[in-house]
Amino acid sequence: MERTFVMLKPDAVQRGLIGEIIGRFEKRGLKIIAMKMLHVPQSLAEKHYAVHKERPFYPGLIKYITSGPVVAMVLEGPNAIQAARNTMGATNPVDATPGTIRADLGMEIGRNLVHGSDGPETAAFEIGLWFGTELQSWQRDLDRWILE
Ligand code: IDP
Ligand code: MG
Repeated sequence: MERTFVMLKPDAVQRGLIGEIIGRFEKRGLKIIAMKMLHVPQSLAEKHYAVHKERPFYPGLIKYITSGPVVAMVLEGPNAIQAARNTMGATNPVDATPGTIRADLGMEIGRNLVHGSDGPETAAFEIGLWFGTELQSWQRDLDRWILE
């Protein structure tokens, strides 16, 4: 079982797409084990996107992510990291496969609606950064119909 960090960015919240986007992860079978809405403090945004510090888009990215509330969550499931990334689609919505969140709901890379951890180390770092270590999973009675 794997865990991943997913965040609905400020454009997703402002556009009223929280339910639509969470529903896609939820219906697929990824289990929500933690979730909160918050205004991202500058310091948290900088830590979260520290790997992109030297990139030309970094200032705009920090401004975007701190521009309004986000919804942060931890999703659990087999291969949750890859499953969530595939449900999101490619970073640039114009390159994303139809059927993915970014392709179906987005137009530009700078407003791509959603974040998902890109690997096991990143997921551990991001879950710790946003939620700490005290996360508890839960028994989903439907699991035997979703997971073999
Ligand atoms: P990812 O979110 O698919 O993992 P990353 O390459 O890690 O993509 O980039 C992090 C975020 O930075 C993207 O989701 C997007 O919001 C933003 N970003 C990346 N490249 C650009 C760009 O060229 N222009 C504007 N924003 C960008
Ligand atoms: Mg990334």
